[in-house]
Amino acid sequence: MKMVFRWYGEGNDTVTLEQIRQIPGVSGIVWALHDVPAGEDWPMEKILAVKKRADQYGFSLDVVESVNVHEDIKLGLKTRDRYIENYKKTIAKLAQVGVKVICYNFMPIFDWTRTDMARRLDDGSTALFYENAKIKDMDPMELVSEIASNPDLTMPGWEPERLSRLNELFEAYRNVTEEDLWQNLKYFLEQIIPVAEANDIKMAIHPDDPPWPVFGLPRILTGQANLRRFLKLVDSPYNALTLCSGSLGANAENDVPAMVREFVDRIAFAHIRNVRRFDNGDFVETSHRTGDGSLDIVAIVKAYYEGGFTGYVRPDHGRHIWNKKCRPGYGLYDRALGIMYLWGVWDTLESR
Ligand code: DNO
Ligand code: MN
Repeated sequence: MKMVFRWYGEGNDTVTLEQIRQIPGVSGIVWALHDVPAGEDWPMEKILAVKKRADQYGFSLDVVESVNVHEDIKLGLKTRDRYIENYKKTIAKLAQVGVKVICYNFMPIFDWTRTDMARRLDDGSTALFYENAKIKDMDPMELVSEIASNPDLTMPGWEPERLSRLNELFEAYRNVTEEDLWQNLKYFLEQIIPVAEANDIKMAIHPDDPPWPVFGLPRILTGQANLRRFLKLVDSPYNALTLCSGSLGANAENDVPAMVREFVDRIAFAHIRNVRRFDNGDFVETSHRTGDGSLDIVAIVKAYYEGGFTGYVRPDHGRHIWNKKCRPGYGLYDRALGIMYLWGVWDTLESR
């Protein structure tokens, strides 16, 4: 496995490249141009500026997370073709700096959803938390205004331009069914995958987080059967997965090691983290350690190892520990600890 670490870019992250370089075994950064709105093509000079910084530290730029998909594509509107053309242009530009994997998602309106960015755990650390009952009763506007009112809480994927059009977007999705979403995803893939192939870049879709509908919006990348269906929409090695253990594992019915075993040849990018599930449907993010959460991280890493996985891995989110201020889920320390846990399991398997 090739270990990589998400970095939000100069002036946009509390973690520095100097620090990342000191985490054992990290070969590259997972990056994006976070200031380019979904649907626009990425300016080459901005791409090259990130490359210049990464080169100074010997980091690869192989994995981009994310090139976001414009809502018109997910909605299947006529205007989608323009945004798909821009997406193709971005793929070709990213190939020029050696990108091998593009992570993206197909969740309507919202990316990952939580109700509390700093839930206190027993050990005094804080972590991202999802409260089922709260989401059920919540007006999505409430969640958005909570996020907007606290600039420290900006969540990646919740781009301001998306949130400012919230009412309009909800209206647009009113009659969009899961089957419509599947059709719109297929249309997108049929256009994009040949371009990805020509540029030797794997398109790796991230599952829905959490893996069930929120605020009445359809969600389709939720479990093993649906991921199987997804891979057949366009049956190419370039139509691949970002298998996120923590997203899928929030649903107790999802057997993550079994998914790794089934899909390993089509997983381009692994997100590995643990979650603790509660009987009422709530869940909280925990350390990577198997005993700390509901997921058997050792079994997950073993499934990758035994499947001969050679793709990219990143510790996904981490708790906020040692009193360091950071982006929710994206501090330095717990993700670095996670990496050491993952290497510990991997190296042990390798040395047997
Ligand atoms: C959160 C991330 C997601 C992910 C996107 C992929 O930390 O896992 O925001 O980047 O869903 O497009
Ligand atoms: Mn993830």
